[in-house]
Amino acid sequence: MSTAPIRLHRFALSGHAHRVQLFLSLLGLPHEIVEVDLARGEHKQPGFLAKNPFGQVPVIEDGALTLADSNAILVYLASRYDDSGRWLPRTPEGAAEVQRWLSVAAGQLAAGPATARVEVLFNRPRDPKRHEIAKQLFTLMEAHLAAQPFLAGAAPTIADIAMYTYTAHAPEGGVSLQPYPQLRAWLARIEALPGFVGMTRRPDASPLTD
Ligand SMILES: N[C@@H](CCC(=O)N[C@@H](CS)C(=O)NCC(=O)O)C(=O)O
Repeated sequence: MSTAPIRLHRFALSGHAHRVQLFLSLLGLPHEIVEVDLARGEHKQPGFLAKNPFGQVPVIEDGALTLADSNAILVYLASRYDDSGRWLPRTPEGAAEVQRWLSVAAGQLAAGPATARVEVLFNRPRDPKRHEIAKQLFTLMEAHLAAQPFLAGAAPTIADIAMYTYTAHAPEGGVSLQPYPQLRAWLARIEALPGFVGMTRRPDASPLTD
């Protein structure tokens, strides 16, 4: 384990990178942020590809370890730095329940609200399917969160961290959160956690409350 700050390579508008920044902050881990200029293609240059051959942010460097992929990084940080096991339960059932939501974060959340947001922010062609996926996902989460305060049970875990950013920022992609009061209450519970830090937003972005 290193005593130097963890370096987070990120792009300020990347929700995948933000989920890592949020968790570093919630854990109170010293870290420094290295901006990767996606607009100028820095992530496809040899220096960055040496850290992540997939050419994507986020990447962390923790001492001798270089690690890419937001969900892999959440698992690493929880396993290494959270002695309580609170953020990534160690029971087979608890760990599996968290993994279920990490899969949703890499699946429906990325394909639905996250991609709808990218289409708007970067002026790309709009695919209505993104909104259909988002609505299906948020309807399911609304019912799930009516029965329990956090995605994997009574306490926050990395499942919530992985799912937070692109849900909170869905209105930037034209996906309203108004029909989902349980979802909005869950977002507020995460935002109330000590150490919470939000994602940078473009000054011209649409409001998060819609
Ligand atoms: N599975 C990856 C996805 C990361 C990802 O999609 N990063 C985007 C920014 S949000 C990126 O770097 N895109 C640039 C590219 O793919 O060329 C993770 O969870 O970290």
